[in-house]
Amino acid sequence: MAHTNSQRKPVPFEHVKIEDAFWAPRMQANRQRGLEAVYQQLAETGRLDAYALDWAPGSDGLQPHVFWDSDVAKWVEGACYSLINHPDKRLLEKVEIVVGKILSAQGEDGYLNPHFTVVAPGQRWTNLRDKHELYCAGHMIEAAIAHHRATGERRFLDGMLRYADLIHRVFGPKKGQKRGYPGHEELELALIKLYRHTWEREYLDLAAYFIEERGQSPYYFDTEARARDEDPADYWAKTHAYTQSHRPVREQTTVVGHAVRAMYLYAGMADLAAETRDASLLEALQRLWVDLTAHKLYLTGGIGPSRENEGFREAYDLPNREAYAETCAAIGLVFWAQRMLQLDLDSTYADVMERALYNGLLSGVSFSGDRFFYENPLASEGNHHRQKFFTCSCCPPNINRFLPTLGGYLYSVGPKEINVHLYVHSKAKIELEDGALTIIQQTDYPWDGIVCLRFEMRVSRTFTLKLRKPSWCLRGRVYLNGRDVSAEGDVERGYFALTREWQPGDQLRLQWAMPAGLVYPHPRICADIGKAALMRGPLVYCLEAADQEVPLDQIFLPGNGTFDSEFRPDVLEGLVVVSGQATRVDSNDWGEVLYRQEPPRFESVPFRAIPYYAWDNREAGAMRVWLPLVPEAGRSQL
Ligand code: FUB
Ligand code: ZN
Repeated sequence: MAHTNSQRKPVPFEHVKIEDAFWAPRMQANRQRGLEAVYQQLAETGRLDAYALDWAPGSDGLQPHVFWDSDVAKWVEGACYSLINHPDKRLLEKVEIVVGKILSAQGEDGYLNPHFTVVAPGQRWTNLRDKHELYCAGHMIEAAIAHHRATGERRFLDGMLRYADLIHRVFGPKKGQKRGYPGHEELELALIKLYRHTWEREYLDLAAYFIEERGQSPYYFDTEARARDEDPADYWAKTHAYTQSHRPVREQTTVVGHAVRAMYLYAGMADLAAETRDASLLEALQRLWVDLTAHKLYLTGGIGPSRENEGFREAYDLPNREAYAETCAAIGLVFWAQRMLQLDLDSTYADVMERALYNGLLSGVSFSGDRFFYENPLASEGNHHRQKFFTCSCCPPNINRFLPTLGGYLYSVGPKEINVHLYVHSKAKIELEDGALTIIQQTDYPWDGIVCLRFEMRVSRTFTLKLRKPSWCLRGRVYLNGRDVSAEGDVERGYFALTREWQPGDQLRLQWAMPAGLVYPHPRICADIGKAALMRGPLVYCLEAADQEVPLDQIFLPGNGTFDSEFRPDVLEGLVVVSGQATRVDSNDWGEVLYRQEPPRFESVPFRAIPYYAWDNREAGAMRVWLPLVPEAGRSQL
């Protein structure tokens, strides 16, 4: 049953200090190398110079691309969020220079987009379907909010308020306005963020307009195409499902089209439902969630298998080597999942959020913090590597802006309720209605499933603590001050809830058993038939050629094997390695025949698996997440 509860709010990342050995190094690498590397690329590729507006046909410089703005904006947003918890004078100086460049290119009327200003003047707002102006505007608004949060300075925010006001004048249902909406969703969630930042109702109304107008008939993108003298039937993507505008949002039942677009739309819809308490919008989101998670989600939390539309295919069509699984799409899924949690507290959202975070999102960045995957396949022959940048380079600055905000995904609070969604060694200041308290999490998660939680507060407080019981955990126990209270709390939709008068110094110990084990795919996923993958806790494991004695193609996993887990400080930056005995199919006695009546021989070989996020951080080599299980013929010989 749909219900909304906009009373539940995430604890902002400003209040959460992550001090663990897992995420903190990734966040540090982003600060120390990732932001700098992306900045260099923005400079080298002409993205920053574009704001000089000196490009003209025939000029030497690079022609400003229609969505370059979004890369710059995401970098500014990431740098600003990083500055909030980690002040850095040099980074701040760079931010101010970039912000100055951006603002210098803003028109008198508030318009901002170097492409339309110098490359295609006169074509402003003529092709919302393909040209990304509103998407870029959304990213600029988000960057300006981040800048204001980090510096307290208003110049960028004021500039983007002018831009938002212009958009508000141009688009809408009134006479003389364009009844359009973003071809690449993003502005919707940015406007709701702007509303929450300024409490100016017009931004919420504008976001609501864009969401409600989407997919209404007559299709705006067709009307707009005709106005350009184009036949809408010639649309390169062939279907408005590509932009999730094939029908009004409440009538959408399956997750379709471009994956990043879809995630940003659903995140915006969830924000809108939280503000308006619109149960019908939540119902639509719940249906879409089920379609995604029951049919279209990779084990790694990656989404959007198809290169053709950078997005979704039919249910269960999840190829491994060809998986597109764009890093931005995994980030978008985390955005959506976190928003669903605030509306509809259910651990399915946090489980998927965790799956994407620790696997398909984190794989998007190298240990060094300055190399990025755009695509995150689940199998490789050793020829897929992280890169500094891409021609279409949305993913690197998306990583830049996501990592500094990670602390904002751990908790949310409601009236007399604290929800713990993720387990990360950290310290968080939590504001309840009757005052603040500090929660300290001590844990080696994700290497270990023991989590100790402690409250720092001066007086006793009554509230409900809801602890997510991870879906991967088959045996969990909860101890309060040394006493087993596992049977005392209620498990409500995957959260273990304890309501009591908490005393200063109360200690909770959670034991989420975390053995390594096999997971099996739905039998309709053709790409994975007869295969299994290894998981330990939230981490999906993979086999990389560098760790094996034999080629990956010869390795079969035992269906009934046991696996060892060991923390190895010497492997990469230190991680838990899962190892065991696998089976190798032997081809040495085959000679020059292709087929024979005698089955092949099998032998036992050791294997070693590392977490998927960590692959391609050593010498190039093949990689597999899903491995074939030992066939019957092989089992009888072992
Ligand atoms: O179109 C803007 C961004 O570039 C999308 O979100 C990505 O999928 C990439 O196409
Ligand atoms: Zn991307």
